[in-house]
Amino acid sequence: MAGELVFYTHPMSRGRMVRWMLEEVGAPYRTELMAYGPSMKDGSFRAVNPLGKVPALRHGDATVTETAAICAYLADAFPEAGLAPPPGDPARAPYYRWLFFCAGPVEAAVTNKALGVVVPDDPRMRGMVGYGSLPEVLDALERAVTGVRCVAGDRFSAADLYLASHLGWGMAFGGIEKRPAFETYVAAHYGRPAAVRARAIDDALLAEPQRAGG
Ligand SMILES: N[C@@H](CCC(=O)N[C@@H](CS)C(=O)NCC(=O)O)C(=O)O
Repeated sequence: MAGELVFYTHPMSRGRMVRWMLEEVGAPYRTELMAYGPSMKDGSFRAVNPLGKVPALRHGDATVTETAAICAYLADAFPEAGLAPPPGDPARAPYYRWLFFCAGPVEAAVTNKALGVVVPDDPRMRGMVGYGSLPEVLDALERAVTGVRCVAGDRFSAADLYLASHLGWGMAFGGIEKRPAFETYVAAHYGRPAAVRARAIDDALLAEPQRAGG
């Protein structure tokens, strides 16, 4: 699909994951820096993301929001970058599995921990909670990344980018406890040239005085 790539972000946001993905893809893109606060919630940006949140991506006439969806979209829109197992490849199953596991259970469990939300110790209520419990989520992730470099086949994919980002971010800010398997897995991917470039771009943007307050 042809069309300009426009990336809406803030350098201290989940947009850092999308920037890494864009750098992996290697296609030219234009960054629209958004400030936190009223301008992110105004009508013109809500036309891009109804929640008034970053990141968001426009590609020609197409608009994508939700970090995991943006990563999956880019992998499919630029197949030559080799960032997703092709349809029909058995590795597509773990690719979807870990992308969605991370966007759903991991996000919810880590956010609830940060907010101090405690799920009552009642099997009926626990059964309603999609992630079960944070320890179960982390144990599942630990099993998924132990002894492997990549979670979907033997090639780096958008699922690794998204999962490594969550683990790295979570361990850095305390939402996810440090476990050796997580650290090994994250280190294997954080050194990729595209990841290093993406961090350098966002760190430089963050260092600009007008963005220090978000
Ligand atoms: N589920 C969304 C979450 C997006 C989100 O919460 N973004 C935060 C920054 S990481 C944001 O824009 N917060 C500002 C606000 O909601 O006003 C995703 O995965 O992209």
